[in-house]
Order: sequence, then structure tokens, then C-alpha cells
Amino acid sequence: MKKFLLILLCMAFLTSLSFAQGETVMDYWYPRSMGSASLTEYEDGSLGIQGRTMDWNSPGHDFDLIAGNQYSFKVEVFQDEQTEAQMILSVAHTKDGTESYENLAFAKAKKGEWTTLEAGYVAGDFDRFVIYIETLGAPTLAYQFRNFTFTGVEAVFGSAETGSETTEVPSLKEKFQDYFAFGTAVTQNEAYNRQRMDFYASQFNIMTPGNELKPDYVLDVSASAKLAAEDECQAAVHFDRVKPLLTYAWEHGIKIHGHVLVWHQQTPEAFFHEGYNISKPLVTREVLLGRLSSYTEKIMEYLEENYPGMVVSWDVLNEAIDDQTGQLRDSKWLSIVGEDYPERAYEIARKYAPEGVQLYYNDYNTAYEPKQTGIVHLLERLLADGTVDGYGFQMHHDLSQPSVDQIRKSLERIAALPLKLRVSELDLTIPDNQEATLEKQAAKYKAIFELLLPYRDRLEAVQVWGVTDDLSWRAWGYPLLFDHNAQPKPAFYAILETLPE
Ligand code: 9MR
Repeated sequence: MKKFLLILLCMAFLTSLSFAQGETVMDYWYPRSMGSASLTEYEDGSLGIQGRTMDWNSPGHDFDLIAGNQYSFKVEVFQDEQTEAQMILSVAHTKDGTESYENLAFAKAKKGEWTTLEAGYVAGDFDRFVIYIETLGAPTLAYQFRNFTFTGVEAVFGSAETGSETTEVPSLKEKFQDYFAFGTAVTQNEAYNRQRMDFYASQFNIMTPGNELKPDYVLDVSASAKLAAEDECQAAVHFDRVKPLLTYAWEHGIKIHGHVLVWHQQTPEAFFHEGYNISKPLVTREVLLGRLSSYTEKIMEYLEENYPGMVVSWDVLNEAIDDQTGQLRDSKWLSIVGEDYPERAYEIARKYAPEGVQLYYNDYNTAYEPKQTGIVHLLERLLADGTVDGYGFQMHHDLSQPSVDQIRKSLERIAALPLKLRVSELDLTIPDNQEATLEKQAAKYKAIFELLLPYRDRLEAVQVWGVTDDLSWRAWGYPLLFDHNAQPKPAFYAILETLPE
């Protein structure tokens, strides 16, 4: 018996090894700095950096990565100078001579303790990649790192490996087809990977670009500045970042949920300034509303011309209610346009959205007060204007909170309004990925789906905010339905159990 168990264990180990082969990389690191920082090799094989003057001064290493392919990085860091230091694992990538950056993982390194930084990364379309380990708010800190591992992850998409057995993963979009559309958020880099996207297409029939339809990505600031020289109310747009996903969705009959037109975040500061120049004064209400009109019109026109009927709904306004007060949160939209900016935003969206496109208000923490009441009041205002169609519950939850009862009450409260509903950004973090914790996560996911099913008539879609744990914005909390090898987790099977046989 023992021998048999051992064979099974070995097989499980070998299977997981065949998905991902780690390699320790401690050679060819160099200091990223203007010359002051240097690297030292320690006897235990770790490397140290000192002489730093800026947070980005860091050990760096070039990697040949392929766009759309998935990688994982893991490293241990150590510092002995301050109680705690914020460490970041980042990538600097270059395209056509322009360098840009992404933070891949964050961890607080306590004094005198080795701390792990770990990240999944799907490579973007770049010519050069440098992985580096930097700090935040500790520009002169000296630190060490060891056991840097780099893995090219080859997840097996679409089949579930349990010990020696391989089974096909059931399709969420098919299982829930009589209830609501089942969707996910997808980011640009994921969209380059055909194998990954084909798997997503087998599971989901609606997708939200995770970032690429936000003003930060769509507003073309320099082209807008040129237009502003003639007319301050014009905005120019471009769609390079979202095209890989739109093209894939178009070719595969997948619907798109647009996210987002008006938000206090991920919007270029230049949008709010004369001449689209942040050193110039803020624009007037008339100009800002003019720009929003021009921006919205051009987006809607572009999408409808190139992908007619594919974008079925939009988050016109996102996260406008303040968590503490339940009032409209402080933002440039509020201070420049005034209290009626939500009404104006929906009026504009309604004017330019193709017929039938559903206009949503989208927010998080719906289960908590005073936010919930603030959201209800805002929705009532928009309903009075006749411009809003639905409410999107983000549902970025945690194992311990909000409680299932709080979620139920918030659903009941919002559903009392004559609105369509969607779950727009579902994920659920857990403290570790031990089997018992994964089971608890599964139970809470299941409880949420039990609450959702009765709303099937008005619930247009349930969308998770990402597919595999490692690529989640909250990867530290294993919040999604598939693990880093694209294997369905207990939560995946638990939500299927809510369906009648
Ligand atoms: O998933 C998005 C992440 O990649 C971005 O870094 C982040 C920046 O704010 O935005 C994330 O998406 C957010 C969404 O647009 C609105 N609701 C909260 C989501 C998670 O932060």
C-alpha cells in the first residue's frame, strides 16, 4: 500500500514538473544604476547590492521572453537595515527603443528575514525584457537575494490532471448557458497566447479588457494636444493595446463588456488640463464635458464600425462612491464638472452608444455601509434620468468578509431597483493554498452562486476577474477558479454543484 502511495505521489510530482521546469539563475546579474550601485557575491551564493541612491537601482537580469508565453519568477530577498522594507519584483521592457515598466510582485521584507517574492507573468510584445528587484521608499537600502528561479510555464489548458487520470474540464459558459453569460477579464498579454485564448474561449462567452479600454490606454494624449490647439473640446483615441483581444473575440463570437469611460483612476492627468498639458491650468466644466463627448463618440464609433454588435455593455462610470462617506468621492470629475457629472456622463454615453448597448454603473464593496446606501442613491438619481441600465457588483471578496449574509442583503437591496445586474469582477482571496483552505474558498464561491442563480432573469453575466491564480491582480491570495497550471480548483467544481442535475 505504502509503495503504491509512493508511486502515486511520484507521478503527481512528475506531472507537475512536466508543467513547469524551474531553473535557478544567479549568474549574469548586473546593477541597474547611473554608476553608483554595485553587486557583491556572498559565500552562501547570494548576491548583494549596495551604493544605491534611487529605488530603481537594483540587480537586473535580461531574459529572452516570447510575447504571449507565460513565465514565473521567484526570489528570496533579505535586508538588515530597517524594520521593514517594501520590495518589488519588476520587469523593464523595451519596444522600439522606449522602455516601460510593470511591477510583478510586492512583499515587505522584515529586518533579518529572508522574504519571498513570486510572480506569474505573461510576456507582452516587447524587444527586450529585464527582470529586476527594486524597493519602494528605500532608495539607499542595501539588500541581498538568493535562489532566483525562472520558469517557462507550460500549462495544460482544458484538461484536468488528477493523479493518473486526465479528464476534460467542463465548460462554464455551457453549464450556465440557461442562466447568464459567463465571462472573465483578459489583459493584452494573455491575448497573444493562442493556446491560452482558445482555452478561455472554451470557458467564457463574454470578456472584459482588464485594462486596455481604460482612458490611460485609449486616450492618445499627444494627438489630443494637437487637436486641442484648434478646439479644446476634442479628444483623440487609439486602440493598439486592446486590438489583440478584440480581434480574437471577433473571430470567435465572444462578446465584450467595455470598461471604463469615467473613473478617478487610470485616466491621464492631461485629460483635465488645457492643451492636454499638465503644466497648464485645469479646463472648465464645458471643456471637460466636451472632451468626454468627443472621447465617447470616437470610441463607440470605432468599435461599432470595426466590430459591429460585439461590445454589448459598458461601465460608463466606475467606483464613484466614497467608502467612508457614501457620497461622491473626491475626483477631478467632481471638482471640475460638479455634482451632476454622473448624469452628464450617462447622457453622453447614451447619445453615442449603439442601440441596445447596456450602460452600467460599476462599484466594489457593495456589501458595506455607508457605501451601499450611497450606491443606491446614485443609481436612483441615474434611474430618474432614464440613462442607466444596470449595476455591476465587482465582488472582490475575501474568505472572511463580507459574509454571505451581507452579500445576500446587498443583492436584495440593489435588486429592488429596476435594473439589470451583473457580477463584473468576481474573485475571492484566501490566506494560503492548502487543501483545507481551497475547500473553504470553494464553499464560499458556492454560497455566492447559490445567491446569484435566482436572479437569472436580470443577471446578464457573471465575470471572474482573471482565469488563473498566478495572473490575478491579487495573485498572493489565490483568488480564482483555476490554479497557475490552469487546473480547475475545488471552487470551480463547487460552483457547478449549484446547478440542477
Ligand atoms: O486588474 C486591473 C489591474 O491590472 C490594474 O493594475 C488595476 C489598476 O487600478 O486595475 C485593475 O482592475 C480594476 C478594475 O479596473 C476596477 N475594479 C478594481 C479592479 C482591480 O483593481
